[in-house]
Amino acid sequence: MRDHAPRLLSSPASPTSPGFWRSPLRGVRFTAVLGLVLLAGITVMFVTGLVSYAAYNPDLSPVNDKTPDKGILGFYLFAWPTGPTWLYRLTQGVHVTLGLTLIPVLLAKLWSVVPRLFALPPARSLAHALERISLLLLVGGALFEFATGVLNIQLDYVFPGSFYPLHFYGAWVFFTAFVAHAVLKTPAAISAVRRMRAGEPEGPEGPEGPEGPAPEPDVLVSPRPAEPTVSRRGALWAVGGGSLLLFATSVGRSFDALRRTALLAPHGWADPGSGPNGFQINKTAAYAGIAPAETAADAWRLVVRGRSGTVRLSRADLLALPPASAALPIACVEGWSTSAQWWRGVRLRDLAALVGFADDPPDVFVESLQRHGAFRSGALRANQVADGRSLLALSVNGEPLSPDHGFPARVIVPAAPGVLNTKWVARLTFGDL
Ligand SMILES: Nc1nc2c(c(=O)[nH]1)N[C@H]1C(S)=C(S)[C@@H](COP(=O)(O)O)O[C@H]1N2
Ligand SMILES: [Mo]
Repeated sequence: MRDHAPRLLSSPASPTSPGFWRSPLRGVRFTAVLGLVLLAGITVMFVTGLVSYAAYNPDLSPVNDKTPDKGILGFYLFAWPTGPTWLYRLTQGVHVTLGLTLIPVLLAKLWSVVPRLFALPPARSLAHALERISLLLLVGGALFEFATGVLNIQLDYVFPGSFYPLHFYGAWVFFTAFVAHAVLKTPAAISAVRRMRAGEPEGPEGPEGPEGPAPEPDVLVSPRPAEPTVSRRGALWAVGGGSLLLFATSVGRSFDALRRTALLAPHGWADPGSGPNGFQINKTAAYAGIAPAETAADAWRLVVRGRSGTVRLSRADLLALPPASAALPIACVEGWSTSAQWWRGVRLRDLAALVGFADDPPDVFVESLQRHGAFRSGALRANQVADGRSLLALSVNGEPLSPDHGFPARVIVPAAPGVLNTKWVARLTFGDL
């Protein structure tokens, strides 16, 4: 203790003073390694994020997405394909699992540069001021995107409806700052890692050599470093270990056999039990407020509307139509997915044909019996309706759908986000969206 008192007294009290920050781990090289990992990882996050947004059929507004004023930010939207059937399972599994895995790297990276946040003067020039504002967008945007993403997958839509615009616009703000930052810093990061590989020394003064002028001083190295308790390499391994742990406890959400290892996936779901209907359930019939009386044989009628009028079909009527089946997974925006299940029912395009769209199936608006909650309805594109594997499913794995899986009938579409697979379907409206 006697040893420490004088040191504390002499330590600069304000975080704006470089001497305040004493970790010997900080330095351009430590930051560079983490920064290059984030450069690759966040680029994949951005691409899979846009892909996820496109998969949601957001321009079938106002049904699927109410994000206002997308404008040119919707430039990449296209008709989401219906194959391969595991497409969304892959892209969204990567988005969620990679996002969780990157959290330790992001936090370590922010920690490694935190002294710069306090550096004085706040701005030396207009250019410097702009750079610092872009850094605020970068740091704030990263924290915002990771926080909203984690909340969404853990707490099951704490902000239903508003998650999409928040995460969507947040991504654009963040990614713009990220690109500017990456363009400015990547060359320095690569050369820092090269020097580290070559085993060159470093310090506040930078390596000295006979050839040419000494490079810029390393502003991230503490001018009065404390005694190291762990090496830089050790610290990087710890960050990597944290990422590995998150990966190992997350990746199981995408695989039936590993689901129990997905410790970080929310476990508030109903136990699906075993048997043909024994796979992941998102919202139960009880949660959705579906009363058994509404789905009974004498009560439930599917209403199909289209060009030639309206038809009403009982479950027995549907079972009498030409049957079709397809092996398709369910892949939720929250990152979990099931392996392919064997669905059997009626083709959506055959239902379109019943109401006047014999050879040109249009978009369809799907409404559920459900009266409360976020996913009472969804819109599917013409290309999805036209695919012969897109079904109004009546049974799964050889048994009638269970109430929780959408009895009497649910939509199932290849490669689409789970949210478009509306359960407890009450009405299909073809065309005229
Ligand atoms: N009516 C209705 N359909 C719905 C939902 C819902 O809450 N209500 N959830 C959707 C979401 S977000 C997903 S991921 C899938 C999940 O299907 P499962 O619960 O059968 O696994 O159903 C979709 N269909
Ligand atoms: Mo979902």
